[in-house]
Amino acid sequence: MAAFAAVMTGQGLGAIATVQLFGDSAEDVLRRVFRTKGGKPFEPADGRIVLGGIVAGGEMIDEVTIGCEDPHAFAIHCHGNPLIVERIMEVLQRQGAQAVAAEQLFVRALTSKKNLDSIRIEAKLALATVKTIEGAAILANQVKAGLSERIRQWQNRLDSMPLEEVVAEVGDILERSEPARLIISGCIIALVGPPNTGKSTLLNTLAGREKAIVSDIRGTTRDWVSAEIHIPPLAATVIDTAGLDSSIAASGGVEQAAQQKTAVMIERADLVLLVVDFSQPVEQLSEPVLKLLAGRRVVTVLNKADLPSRFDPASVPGQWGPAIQISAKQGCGIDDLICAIHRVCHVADFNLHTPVAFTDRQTHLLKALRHSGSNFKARSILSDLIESLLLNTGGKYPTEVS
Ligand SMILES: Nc1nc2c(ncn2[C@@H]2O[C@H](COP(=O)(O)OP(=O)(O)OP(=O)(O)O)[C@@H](O)[C@H]2O)c(=O)[nH]1
Ligand SMILES: [Mg+2]
Repeated sequence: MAAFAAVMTGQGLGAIATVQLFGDSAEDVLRRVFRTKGGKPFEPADGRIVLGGIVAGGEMIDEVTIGCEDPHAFAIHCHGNPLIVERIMEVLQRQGAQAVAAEQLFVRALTSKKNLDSIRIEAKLALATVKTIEGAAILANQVKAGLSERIRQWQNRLDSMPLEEVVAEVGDILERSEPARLIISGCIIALVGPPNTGKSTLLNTLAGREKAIVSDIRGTTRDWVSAEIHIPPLAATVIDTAGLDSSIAASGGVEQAAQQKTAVMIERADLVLLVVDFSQPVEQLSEPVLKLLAGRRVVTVLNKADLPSRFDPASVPGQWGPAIQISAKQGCGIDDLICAIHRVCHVADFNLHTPVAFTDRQTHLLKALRHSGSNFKARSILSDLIESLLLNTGGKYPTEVS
């Protein structure tokens, strides 16, 4: 017999907060602290909302409504003052409920439902933090059908279909999973390039406000500045970095630290926008700077296209992705740039109703399935995919499950 309590709403002031009580002794705990309005007996039934108060030692702590979700789950809606929320949590704990984080309680509640497999649980969990409405659609589809359904089909057909066909389908799913991850979890875009090319100006244009300092002095940006932007179906954190200048890379001090920070940001980014000055010759791109971009997903931004060009776009090697002319200052070419970002991230026209892997656990197991080599091994990985506990997965939500 156990009961768990968690604050489900964000910290800070709010009109209403929700404390969730869950577990096979949740009703007993609630009965000890809840009095209905008018003193009628508390008769919980699925879907019923009951008005009353949380009391301790004869003292009313707050007037609340109780949402009776099922025999083991109750939502206590109280006033949003953090002091009241804290007091209610204290009272519940005194009566035997164990305080847990909202996410932990969510996992416990979901895993107690018999008809949910691991993938469907992960989809419901990911829905709580998804960054875009398109990402929510992808996840909603995983709950209804998606990857979970596809795995069941493979399990049923494995004896009649060659393993290679399963492996080919797994390859397709893994390929689609990377753009899906960017849509679901958001992506990091780093603005990188030589000093004075207009990186900070571009950040401000994309953000629609003055986030970063702009000046014609080289090396204006030292520490990085970021802005959140929404370019459906992507939600992106755009990071403005210090201009890369190989002549100061080994100079020591603040400048060198800024250069190193930029290198770290390039590593971390899902996409690099290499911002160059279209009005300056190609020599602005030094070899050490370009080396940092090796293996990264890149779009080259030819900024200051409002000025006479001295930059030969043909000199941009293919590996630096498409080259897009813009004027960050005048706000021209931004739509083309966004289209290029979508293209390079493979999210343009992404089919939201397709099976994808959306946690590290699923990706890891699908990769293992590709190299399983035998039907026996493949079957074992398939059942792990839908049955293994989230606990030992290295998945995105490695929360304990009892
Ligand atoms: N003509 C023109 N000037 C621009 C454009 N974008 C930026 N500038 C100017 O170029 C200068 C440098 O702009 P910043 O945005 O500070 O450049 P940055 O790349 O962030 O520079 P660092 O932080 O020093 O690396 C400023 O004077 C900007 O007004 C553009 O599209 N056209
Ligand atoms: Mg700058």
